[in-house]
Amino acid sequence: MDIAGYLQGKKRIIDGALEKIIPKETDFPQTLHRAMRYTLFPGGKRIRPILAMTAYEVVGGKENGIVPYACALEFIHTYSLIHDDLPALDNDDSRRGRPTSHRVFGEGMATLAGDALLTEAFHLMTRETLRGEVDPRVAMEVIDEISKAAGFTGMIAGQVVDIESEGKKVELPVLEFIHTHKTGSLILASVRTGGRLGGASDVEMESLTRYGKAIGLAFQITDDILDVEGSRASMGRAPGVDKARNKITYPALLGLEESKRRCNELIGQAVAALELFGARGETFREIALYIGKRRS
Ligand code: GRG
Repeated sequence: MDIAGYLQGKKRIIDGALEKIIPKETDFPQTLHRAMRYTLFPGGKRIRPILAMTAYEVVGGKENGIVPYACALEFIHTYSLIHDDLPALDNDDSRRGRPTSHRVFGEGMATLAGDALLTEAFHLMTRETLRGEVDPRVAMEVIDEISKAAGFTGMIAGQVVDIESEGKKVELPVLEFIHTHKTGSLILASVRTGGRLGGASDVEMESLTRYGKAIGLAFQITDDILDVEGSRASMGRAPGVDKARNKITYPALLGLEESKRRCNELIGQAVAALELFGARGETFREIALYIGKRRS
C-alpha cells in the first residue's frame, strides 16, 4: 500500500477542515489569528488526527463524522508545541521548520495563541455534539477521555515529570511515565476517539487500546532517537537539544541500540494488536511501521 500517499491525502482533508475553522488573518484581532495560523499552517505530520480518522474507518465509521474531533486533537497538540517552546519551558527557537511562535509574535501572544487553540478544541467538539449527529453520550465520553489525556492525568503530568527530571538520574519507570503521559496519552486518545466515534465494539476498542499504547510509546522513543540521529532539515528543528538540556531519554538511559530494539518490539506489539481486524487493519499496520522508521 502507498502509505505516504494515504498520509498525504488525510493531511489534506485535515488541513482543509482546519482552514475553515480558524478565522482568516484579516479578521479582527488580526495578530491573534495570525499567531494561531502561524504554527498550524503548513503544520506538521498531523499524525494524531490521521490516527483518529484511520481508527474511525477501520471500525466502519461513516463519512467524515470524525473530522471535527480529529481537528480538535490537532489543536491540542499544536497548543502544546507552542507552550512547550516558550522561554519558561524549553525555550526553543525553531519548530515545524520555522522560528517558534514566541520568536515571531512575542511570549504573550504565543501564550494566548496556544490558549485559544486549546479552548477552541473543546468548543469545536461541543459544537459538533450540539449539532446532534453523534450520540451525545458517546461524544461526552470522547471529550472526557481527551480532557484527561491532555490534562493533569496525561500530557501535563508527563511534562511536569519531564521538567523535574532534567539533569537528574532517573530510572526506567520514571522515563516510561514521562513518555507515556507527555506523548503517549494524546496518541492513545486519538486512536480511541476514532474507535468510539466509529462505533467500535468492546473487543475492537481493546485492540485499538493495545495498538495506541504501543505506538504512543514507540513514537516518543523514535523522537528521542531522532534527537540523536536526525537532522534539522528533515525534522524542522535542531537535533541534540535533549542532550544539551540533560533531558532523560531512551538513548541516554539505555543506549541507541537498545532504544531501537525496544521501539521495534513496541511496533511488533502494535501490529499484533491488529490481528482482530484482519485485512481491515492494513493501513494501521503500515502506520505503525512508519512510526518505527520515521525521519521527521
Ligand atoms: C502543555 C506545555 C505543554 C506540554 C505538554 C506535548 C508536550 C508536553 C510538549 C510538546 C513538545 C514535545 C517535544 C513533545 C513530545 C511529543 C512530540 C514527539 C511532539 C512532536 O510531535 P510530532 O512529531 O510533531 O507529531 P508535528 O510537528 O509533526 O505535529
